Amino acid sequence: MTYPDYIYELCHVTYDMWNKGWDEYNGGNVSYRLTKEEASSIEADFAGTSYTYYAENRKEVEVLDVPEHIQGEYLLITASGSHFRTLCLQPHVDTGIIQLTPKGYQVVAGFVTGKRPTSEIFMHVLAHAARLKVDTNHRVVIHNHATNIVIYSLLDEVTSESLTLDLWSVLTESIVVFHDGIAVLPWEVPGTKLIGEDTARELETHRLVVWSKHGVLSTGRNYQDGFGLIETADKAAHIALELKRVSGKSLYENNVLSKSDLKKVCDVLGVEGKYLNDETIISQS
Ligand code: 2HA
Ligand code: ZN
Repeated sequence: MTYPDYIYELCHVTYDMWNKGWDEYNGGNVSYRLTKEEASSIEADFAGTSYTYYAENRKEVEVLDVPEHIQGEYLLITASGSHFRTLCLQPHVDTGIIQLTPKGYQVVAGFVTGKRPTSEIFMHVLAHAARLKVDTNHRVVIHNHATNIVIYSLLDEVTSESLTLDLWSVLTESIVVFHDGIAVLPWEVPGTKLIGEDTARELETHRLVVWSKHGVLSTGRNYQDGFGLIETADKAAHIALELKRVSGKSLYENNVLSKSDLKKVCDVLGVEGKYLNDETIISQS
């Protein structure tokens, strides 16, 4: 029994995130937008696997007004109540493929015990819609509770500007990996349409969004892109926290990268770094 690659890759990424401590119990959710080719061979690809393919009588589950340009797209999505520690053992139970309709979705395969897509379905649908507008190769949306980023948002009130500059200034690779910066949303109730809409708005200009006092969300062209963005931001948050703890000083009293250092990296990359044109010293925190 073999699965299509996008199932194996989802198994790997969910297990790796659990292993990192980012997805305790039923925390986190992931979705992947199938290519046209993958979508055209779902029935054949899952024949003989533990997934059920629902050929007929698919009911439309009404959830939200799905933006027109993503109606008809197929998403592999994790289930509400799935545990990333064990998802690999039963992907047919903990994931399913849905096709987006004008008002929601139809289940095409998987969810064999009747589980439903993640409680963050609003965000996943709206996030795919937002990123597809800026990148036709966009495919993956990942949400988890990356520990150091959560700690960071609990210590101080962070903003998109303050968090982006903090994380860029402690790890040279940060600005290379997320030169578009990190958007920060204030704390909001999870699983709501509002958090989905607010996230989607930020995704028009960022690939990475922090949900203060909750977690982080990344998007990318493949699972590795999405995982790597969070891995890099979480590593930088860890360094910043340790730097403050070890030195006993505020971040910018340490020997961190300056705005002019960061601009030099942007010049090499040929990108315009956000927030770097103001010459004032980076805000103290
Ligand atoms: O999947 O992480 O935000 C559970 C959550 C909700
Ligand atoms: Zn969450």
